[in-house]
Formats: sequence, structure tokens, C-alpha cells
Amino acid sequence: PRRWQHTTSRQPLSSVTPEDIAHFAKILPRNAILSTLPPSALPSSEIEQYNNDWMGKYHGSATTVLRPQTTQQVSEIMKWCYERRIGVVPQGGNTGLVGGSVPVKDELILNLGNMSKVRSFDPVSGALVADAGCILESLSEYIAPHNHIMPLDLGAKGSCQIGGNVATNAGGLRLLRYGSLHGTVLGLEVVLPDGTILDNLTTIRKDNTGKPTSGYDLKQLFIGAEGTLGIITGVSILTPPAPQATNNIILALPRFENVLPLFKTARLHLSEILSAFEFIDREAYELAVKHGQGRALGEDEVEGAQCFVLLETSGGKKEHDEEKLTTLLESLMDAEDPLIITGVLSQSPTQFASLWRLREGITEAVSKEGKAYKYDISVPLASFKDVVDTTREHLRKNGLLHADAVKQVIGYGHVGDGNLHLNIVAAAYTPEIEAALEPFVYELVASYNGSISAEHGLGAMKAHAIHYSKSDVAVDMMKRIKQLLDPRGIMNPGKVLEV
Ligand code: FAD
Ligand code: 2HG
Ligand code: ZN
Repeated sequence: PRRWQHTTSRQPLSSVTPEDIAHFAKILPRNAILSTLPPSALPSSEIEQYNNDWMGKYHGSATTVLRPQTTQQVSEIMKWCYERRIGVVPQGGNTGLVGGSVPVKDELILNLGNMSKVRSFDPVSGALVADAGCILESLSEYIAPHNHIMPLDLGAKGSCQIGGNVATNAGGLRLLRYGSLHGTVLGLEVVLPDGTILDNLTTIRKDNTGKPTSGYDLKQLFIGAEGTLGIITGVSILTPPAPQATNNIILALPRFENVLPLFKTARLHLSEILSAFEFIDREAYELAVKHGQGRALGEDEVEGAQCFVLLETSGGKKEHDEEKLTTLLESLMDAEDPLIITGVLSQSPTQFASLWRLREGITEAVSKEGKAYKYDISVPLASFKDVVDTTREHLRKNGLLHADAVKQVIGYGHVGDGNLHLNIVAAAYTPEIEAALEPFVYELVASYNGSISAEHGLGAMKAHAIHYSKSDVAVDMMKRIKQLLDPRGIMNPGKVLEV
């Protein structure tokens, strides 16, 4: 992986010193300061988990991790770091997949894990206000008795935090139905790099359309900023009522070309109850099964299948939804040239979860198989397969497609959002594989007028490649916003933009 160097024209950033630790001890209780520096002088193994990312691809060398409990404490920490020009990496659940949540050098890690209180929930409007460090799944559990669900869901739900979700503008499995966080986030509380608290929560709560009555919609700047503009400490989000009935079905397709007509047909038949439409290619499916993610379909059911689609419906009435699904299935099977080989409908909550696991569990299966190069791209749906095949062929031509280098090239993703997850599963991260993949993949995506960063963010991985997705004017404007909000460049340096 690329090591980023601080090469800005700004003054260099400072390393944390024992004097800084003495100052932090005035703000935080002792157990909220983890440091290899005196006086605690912990062994570096104690902070290893904070310095390394989920994939084991990006490694920081921070000496110090702070775990504040209140917004006021975050503000005091930032005031000090601003004065001292100490780089700060906000860290949520550390499940990010682009190296954004760990330092590039020895920046201080500000971990939000101790800020995990729900502040309020209005069961009538569904507005939930929570500390940024609340785990996504805990929030789902908190609102479930009120018959509400979180508007987003992702495989990392057991570890990722709502603040991290907002900071990355996470998409996930429900975007097709509930839209992006740019629409569902009502307001944010953010600590700016100099310690100023921007409280956008209270005002917006009074106007739960989420739009400010006048002026700039400032919260939008922090959604997807990946911690480069400030630290999100509180989130107000609109949670939809829980659907009264959910079903899911996995469909085996004889050929990739059927995915698009299938999507059109499913939308036509299911209209408002279609809540997810996820693509899994054959190799991704096999990998999920191999690593025990969900229940495999029968041998005869997958025979001749080139890919799979996981489809979910969420509606108001079980019988009504089942009828629609059955009619869809019948029309798919009855056609002269059927779009699907078979469809397996879940019959119980356990089967429902197991079918979802086949899709949600791919990332975990990949990490059990090897080290993954992940490209989270937007390209026209019709080109999903071409992108995967072309990349595989390119690696083959470079002599890298064998058990000791690249084991597999797989594709899966969110069809409804045109978002393909291209994963190259390697035996190890090596400079040769990275050189073969980059900029190759970025140029391939550009040739389809796609985006190199659909939902995971740019982080450290793609800061240098932002030009593939954004115009010079847009990048320049981003740099100016960064300069305005973070003039000393202390917020998550080296991420998103190379400044
Ligand atoms: P972290 O990984 O800790 O941080 C991510 C970025 O946000 C970093 O740049 C960090 O500095 C910044 N950040 C974190 N908290 C804050 C804060 N409070 N204030 C300011 N900045 C902050 N992503 C998707 O979009 N869709 C998916 O379907 C999806 N599925 C996943 C499945 C698995 C198994 C895994 C491991 C990851 C998946 N991801 C997915 C990626 C990841 O889970 C998301 O990006 C998630 O939103 C990150 O949340 P986090 O709390 O772990 O943030
Ligand atoms: C998903 O949709 C996630 O499963 C993770 O966004 C994708 O691991 C990946 O590449
Ligand atoms: Zn995804």
C-alpha cells in the first residue's frame, strides 16, 4: 500500500509529546487515554487494533488514542491539537475499506467508541438523535420496539458507528428503498478543527424536512467528508416505520445479460415493495458458501448459473406481497426463454437471514480467503461483467493469476445503484499486484464514464486518484473548502484530498 507523505506547503504537523498527554489528562479520565508515551507508556500492542484497518492493508503509527465521552471533551481536545498543530484521525468502528480511519503517519487517533448514548427518539416523526459513536446495529435494536428501522443497513452493522456511516456517506443494502444519508440525515453536531462546536441538531430537529429554512445546508458538507473537515459528535436521522412484511428470494440466472431485464421486470411487478436487488457473480457466491456465509442452494438449483440476484420486498401486507412475488416468479419461469434457472424463496425468519448472509457475508468470506484489493465503482449495469472479466484477463496477461498471487477476481454489488464491488483476492498485498491494478482499474472505470468511489469513500487509498471522478473545478472547490474549515490541515491529513 501507498505510504502518504506530508507534502503540503503548510507548516509540518507535530507529533504528540508527553507534555500533550499531560494536557489531555486534564480533559479526560486516565482510562480514556491510551498512549505508548509516558506516563502510561503502554506497549504498542495495546493500541495495535486502532492503528490497523479492517483489511490489514493500512497501518498507522500513532502513539496515542483518545476516547472522549462528551462533545465538550472533543472540543477541548481539538482546541489543543489546533494550537499544537497535531494531526487528528477521527475513528468510528474502524470498518472503513479505504484506509481512512487509521493514520498515515503518527497522527493522534480520536476514537468515538465511548460516545454511545441515544439522546432522543420521537416515535411519531421517527427522528432519532444519537451520539456519533452509537453502533448501527444497537440503534436498530433501540428503535425496533417502536416499530422503526434505520434507513441504512450494511454487513458491518455490528461494528460500524452512525458517525462513521455519515462521515463516509455509507450506502449499503437499503439505499434502493430509503435513499442516501444526504436525504435521511436531519442534522449534525460537529466539532470543527479549532474546537468550535457547530450545533446543527437542535435547529434541524424543529424542521424535520431536514432542509434549513434559509442559507447553506451546512450539514451536507460533513456527510461523506471522511473526517477531513471536522468530527461528527451527534447525528439526527429520520428512521422509517418498519415494514409490516418482508420477504426475500435468491434467483439463479443462466447468464449475466439477464440481470438488466430481470431488474426491469421485478420493478414492474413489485413496484413500491421492491426494497433490495443485489447482484452476486458465481465466483462470489462460491466464496461465500465456502466460508460458511449463509445456506448454499442445492446442486441442481445452481447448475448452469452464471450469477445470482438477491431480491427483497418490504410492504404492508404479507399475503399481498407474497402474491406479487409469486406472480413475478411465475412470469419469470413461464417465459419462452426464462430469465432465471430457479428461485428460492425464504420460508422463515431464519431462512430470510440465511439468504441475506450469502450476500452480506461476501466481504467477510473474501477476508478469510486472502488479502483483497477492493474497487468500489459505479459503472453502467450492463458493463459489470465486462469490468470483472477485463480485470481478470489483464491480471492473467501479467502472469499474476495463480494461487501465489491473485487467487480470484469477483464481482457483486448494488444493481439498483449501478454500484459494482470488484474484489481482487490475493495471497498477499504486493507492489506488483498493486502496480498491475492501478491505474488500470481507474482508467477502465473512466472509459465507462463511471466513478471510482461509489460508496466507501476515497480515504487514503484514492486521494491521489480523485481526478478520475471529479473535474478540476470540483477538486479546486473542495480544496478551498478544506482550507477554509481546516486552515492548519490537521483533520485526517492525506485522506480524500492530497493536502
Ligand atoms: P471508520 O471506519 O472508523 O471511519 C471511516 C471514515 O470516517 C474515516 O475516514 C474516519 O476518519 C471517518 N470517521 C469515522 N467516524 C467519524 C466521526 N464521528 N466524525 C468524522 N469522521 C469520522 N460501506 C458501504 O457504504 N456500504 C456497505 O454495504 C458496506 N458494507 C461493509 C461490510 C463490511 C463487512 C465491512 C467491513 C465494511 C463495509 N462498508 C460498507 C464500509 C464501512 O463499513 C462503512 O464505510 C462505514 O460507514 C464505516 O463506519 P465506521 O464507524 O467503521 O467508520
Ligand atoms: C458490500 O456491499 C460492501 O457488501 C462491501 O459495500 C464491499 O467488500 C466490499 O468490497
Ligand atoms: Zn456495498
